[in-house]
Amino acid sequence: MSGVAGAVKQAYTAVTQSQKIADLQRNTVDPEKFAKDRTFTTDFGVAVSNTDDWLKAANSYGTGPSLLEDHIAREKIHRFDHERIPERVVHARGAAAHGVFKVYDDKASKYTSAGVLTDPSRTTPVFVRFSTVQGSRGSADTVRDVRGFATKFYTEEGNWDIVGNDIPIFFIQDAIKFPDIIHAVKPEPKNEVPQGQSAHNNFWDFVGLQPEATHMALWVMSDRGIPRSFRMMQGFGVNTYTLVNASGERFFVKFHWIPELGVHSLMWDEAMKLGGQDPDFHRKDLEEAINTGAYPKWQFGIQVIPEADEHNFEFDILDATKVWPEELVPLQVIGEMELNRTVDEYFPETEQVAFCTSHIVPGIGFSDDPLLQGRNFSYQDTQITRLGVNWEELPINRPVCPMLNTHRDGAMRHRIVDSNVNYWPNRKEHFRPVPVAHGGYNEHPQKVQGVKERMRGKKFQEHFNQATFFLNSLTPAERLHLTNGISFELSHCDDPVVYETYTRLLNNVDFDFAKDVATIVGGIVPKTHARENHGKSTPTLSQTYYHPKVPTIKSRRIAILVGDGFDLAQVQALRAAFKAGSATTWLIGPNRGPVYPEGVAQGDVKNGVLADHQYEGQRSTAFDAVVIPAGMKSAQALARNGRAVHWVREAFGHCKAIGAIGEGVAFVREAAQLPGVEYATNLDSHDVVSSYGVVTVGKVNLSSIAADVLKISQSD
Ligand code: HDE
Repeated sequence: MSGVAGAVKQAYTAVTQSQKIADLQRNTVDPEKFAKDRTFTTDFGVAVSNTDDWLKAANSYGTGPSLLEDHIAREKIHRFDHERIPERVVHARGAAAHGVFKVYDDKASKYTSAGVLTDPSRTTPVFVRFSTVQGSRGSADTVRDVRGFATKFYTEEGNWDIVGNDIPIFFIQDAIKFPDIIHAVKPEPKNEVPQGQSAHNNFWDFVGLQPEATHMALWVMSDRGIPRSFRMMQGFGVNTYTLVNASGERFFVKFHWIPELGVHSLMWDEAMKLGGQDPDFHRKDLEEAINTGAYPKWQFGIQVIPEADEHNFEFDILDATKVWPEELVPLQVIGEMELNRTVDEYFPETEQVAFCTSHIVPGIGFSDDPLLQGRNFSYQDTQITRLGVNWEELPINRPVCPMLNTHRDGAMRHRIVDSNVNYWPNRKEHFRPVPVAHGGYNEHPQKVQGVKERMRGKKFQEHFNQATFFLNSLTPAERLHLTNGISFELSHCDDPVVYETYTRLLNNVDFDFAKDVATIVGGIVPKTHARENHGKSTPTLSQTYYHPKVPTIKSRRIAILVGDGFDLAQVQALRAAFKAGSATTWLIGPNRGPVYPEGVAQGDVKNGVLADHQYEGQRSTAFDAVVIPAGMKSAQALARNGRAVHWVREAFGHCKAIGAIGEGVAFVREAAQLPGVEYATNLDSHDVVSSYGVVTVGKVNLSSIAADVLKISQSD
């Protein structure tokens, strides 16, 4: 980390209270501080004596009709009846957190006059909401889907929103197709099936007939569609925006977020199981990381193209189904973001936050990207259905800078403007438009001339080059996952027309890939190439490219699996070592009660250790690694327990790190029988044997265990 970045890091630790948090606290009620006597009241403030029994015309048995005159009961029921608002038409399920954004220096002032991107002395508060796209509010977190990554920057010049995704491109090129792609991917109209899935006829029917969706469909079917954590995803603005510098020069720009922890995904089997075992896996993961101080971080990068170079690429830089290869347009990292505070209440913050692509600040502008142009209309419009016309006044949405204009009235208006004029011009000038020189938003002068027609640009007609580029850039493991992911989905389509059309289309991406998928799903296996593979690739599209330079276990969840008779000193040393690396540990025993270390009698509750969870209650899927410490009796008890054996076998199947010490090694070797793995065999030896992610050792030095754990966790 550069010196400047180091200084940024230090600044963060002081920021738990940003300007936006202070603003929100004007509306936050802390019951302990708010009402000294904690009086329960009606909405109009009158103390309530009974909130349990509806007023009744009671007979001698204590029963009788409930009276409509009970205004307290009526208020309670009325309020409840109207608690729901329409969920987002897409991205309904989400989780959010507060944080801060800083730039390292003023290097971006070459491109933009925006203070948020050029002034290193600023700490800009942010609110970030992550989401899935297809499912309803109550759907599972780990479904295969695109993830939303929407950031609201509360800047000194007003709110700036980057309403992005974890994938750099999109399914369609023109906003007018959005209702079609969303109708196709959402549950089918006849039976409202499936939920949180794209594995159905209508989705594959649409994308098979709309070749511009091919590139994006491959990304979603790859590991990118099943992230391990919101904290381990890249983020992309996707659309092409513009930057304008102080001299009035204009540049095209794409925005990028790069996670500190690297880009990691679940295995598909794991994602499906987690969907049932813990549907809230991702939102809990975000909360857990922040609560344990492992604050999620991203670097912020820009790709910039001078206005004059707009047409110098073989693809159209305004086409949102294309990436800008980093070999052609390098990524410039200019800042970073840290999320350091969970929400106090879900509904007023995460649910009521309203992002708009049209929220931009001076120095940032739009382009003619036809997807962006439509989005700029859609977001403002949808908030009116969701939240009502005064949605910008809600605490989470209002800017931290002063906001004043002639907009008035409408349902649920909160502000009271003490001025008799609500029009411009007016004799009092309580508020007036500000010249550009003093900070007024400047529309960059752009020469526009054209023929009014419904059309697509010439370069927009090419749909397969970059899909092939993406496929070529994957590692063999990533490619295998993609083949399996797309095959899983296509084999859930029961209309042959659908999977036959799609497998035929895949031949335009790559002949061998199309053959593999078509063979698995019973589609059209091509006999000849539809198009030659151009052979181009880049390391930057594989998620392995983003693994941290120094591997880290920060925020990783590690299960320590024990039975009675485990080695307590070893477990304590392991826990301390993992904690020092900012990982969390969970002791998993036969019951969520005391588990008895070696030398402690069964039932000696005082000397037992409380297990955090039990084998049945938590599965290997929720953890990144599992360790089995020494202890003969413990190892034997684990070997006798089918669920414990399954724990280790399942973790191995999902390519997780597995550690075992002393007798724990025997358990893993004999009971779990992991195929192809080599083990440490000498219980008196300190030699570490590492094979297929299984790390075993006969003996450990408790005093050096922290250094050993670090060494092992930093090796590949
Ligand atoms: Fe959205 N999108 N979108 N979208 N989108 C919405 O706005 C829309 C697109 C994205 O956490 C809606 O407030 C159109 C691309 C995110 O609150 C709606 C088009 C990208 C979120 C809408 C697109 C996105 C939304 C629904 C095609 C990645 C969740 C609720 C032109 C760059 C934000 C809402 C949050 C939400 C419209 C395409 C990302 C209806 C018309 C491309 C992350 O306005």
